[in-house]
Amino acid sequence: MSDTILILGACGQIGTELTLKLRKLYGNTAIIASDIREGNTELMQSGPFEILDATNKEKIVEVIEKYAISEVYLMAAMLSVTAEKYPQKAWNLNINSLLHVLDLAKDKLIKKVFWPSSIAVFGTTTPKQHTPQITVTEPTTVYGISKLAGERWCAYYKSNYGVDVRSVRYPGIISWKTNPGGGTTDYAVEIYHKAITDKFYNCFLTENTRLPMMYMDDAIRATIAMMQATLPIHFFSYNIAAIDFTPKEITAAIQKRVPGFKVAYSPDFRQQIADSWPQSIDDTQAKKDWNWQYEFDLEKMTDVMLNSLKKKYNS
Ligand code: AKB
Repeated sequence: MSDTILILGACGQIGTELTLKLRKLYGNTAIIASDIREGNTELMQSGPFEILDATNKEKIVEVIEKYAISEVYLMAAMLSVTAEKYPQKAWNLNINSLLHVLDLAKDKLIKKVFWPSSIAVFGTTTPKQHTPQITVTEPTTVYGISKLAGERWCAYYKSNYGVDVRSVRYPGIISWKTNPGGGTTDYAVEIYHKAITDKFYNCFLTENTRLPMMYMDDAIRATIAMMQATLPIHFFSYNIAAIDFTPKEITAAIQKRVPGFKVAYSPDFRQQIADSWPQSIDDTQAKKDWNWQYEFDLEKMTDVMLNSLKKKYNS
């Protein structure tokens, strides 16, 4: 591959692992990482890095010209919990960064764009189980509103200007390398850390709150598969599913491996966000169009999470 790729928001939870994976696939110098602050040592030392604010169009253009970028993965975003605290900032980051990148693709400065959407586009009026690809989308959160608007902008730029933009709706993403920040599904990462460090976790959701989730490796595979797909892209954005579980079920999976681990429940304002989202997702369309299939179930993910975090804390 001779294309050079720019990752905006490369130091976040997904951006970090996406950058490392793309560097493995296409070579370190072909993947330019960027963010408003530096990332972890592995990311910083494995290839080029630029300090870059995703809302600054002029600076994005400078970096695109400097490295002759042809593809952009726009991973910078404010997630559900933080966006409720800073609605204007969230809208500015989540939407203006997207409009900048779509404009650059429209003006032929870049050829292809990846932009992640989320299960947050769904709301309380959406069917909760096996939520279909096309259904009611009436999000009640600032984050969900920005993701739904983003999906519509992507569809608009594709149909009116022929922009090649691709997207999937991420569920909660679970990983051990980089912590998530500001999300409602973050409890499912924190719980693994606390199982190892404290053998106790105080969960901010009720024990029976079921949400769609996915292990990081599956999310990265879905992202890259979507960008590599040669079939026409029909949907903005594709539902992708893996596992769904409740705090009680993930606790039981951890307790099998960490005897004596205890969880208390103190639901807070984040419960309302979780209650507005689906419990499970129907990804038939992604399976049909680009052969999407997840690999990590709750047991396999719990093994990897606990083993990797134990090593991390011991070193
Ligand atoms: C969040 O919890 O805000 C995100 C998401 C589901 O998009 N992880």
